[in-house]
Amino acid sequence: MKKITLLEAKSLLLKNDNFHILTHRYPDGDTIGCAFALCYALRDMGKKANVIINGKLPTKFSYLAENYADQNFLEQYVVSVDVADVKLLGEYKEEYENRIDLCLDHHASNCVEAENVLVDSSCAAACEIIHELIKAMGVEITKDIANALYTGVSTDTGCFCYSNTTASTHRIAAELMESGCEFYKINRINFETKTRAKLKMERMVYDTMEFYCSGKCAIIYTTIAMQNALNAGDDEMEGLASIPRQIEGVKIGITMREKEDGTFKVSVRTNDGINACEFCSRFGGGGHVAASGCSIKGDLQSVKYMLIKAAEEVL
Ligand SMILES: [Mn+2]
Repeated sequence: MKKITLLEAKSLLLKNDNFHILTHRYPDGDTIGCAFALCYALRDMGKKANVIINGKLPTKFSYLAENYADQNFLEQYVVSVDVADVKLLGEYKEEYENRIDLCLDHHASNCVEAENVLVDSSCAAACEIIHELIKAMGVEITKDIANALYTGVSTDTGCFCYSNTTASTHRIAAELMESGCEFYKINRINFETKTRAKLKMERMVYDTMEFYCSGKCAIIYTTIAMQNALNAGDDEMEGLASIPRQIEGVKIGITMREKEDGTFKVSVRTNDGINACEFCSRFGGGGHVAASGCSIKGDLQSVKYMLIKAAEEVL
């Protein structure tokens, strides 16, 4: 494993061809945005590249794939984007975990053992790194590329609200607007629109909310039974994690989502400088200072108990 600079990453992308670009499971706007932006940029240079979607592309991001079709080639160079840990490759873990040539990421907790690694945790979104790379490669930021990058920057900063947002984030967003990105459409899709199924799911989730540590910790959960009752898919489950942190006085907001494999996918969002990444690392997870995740095996009550215990220790 070699830690490399942005310019070295640029050289590697220019030198190689026939790319597979890997995204993380439960793909979000950042990993998807990075992958399509990089893919379009490489193709604009006459190279062959495919995006490997981990699971299925969430329907709300379908606008990013309007001008995309898989190309036919034998892959020679594997790039991962916004993937902090090979565990997050999900169904593609076995196929790719020892074959990543270039890892591009912004998670401080990144532990991918790739041939070359570029991690810049000062970036709010991995799309900020991809933006710099594409500019360094000398590729024009087309509307398709701008839409993909804006999607990542906007979603990873909660529409430029979270504490990870920097002046540089805004400058990049401004450049993307100058390149013709459809910021209004993208933000409306990601922040101002919910399906009725999602509304029903939120209503159910609000009823599960419990408070601990004198109101400084709030926990919500979803079970497979709840999901089945509402016929809710991944699109409906997305964004629930932001709910507990919105309550006044809450410093640690925890969302537990029961998975088919007997584990709970846990999302932790924090306020006031409480380190969510440190919290999740206790359970083998990681992420960012204010937004992290982990997976814990067990039933609802025992997993919840472990999380409350951890919250009590931190607060
Ligand atoms: Mn990200």
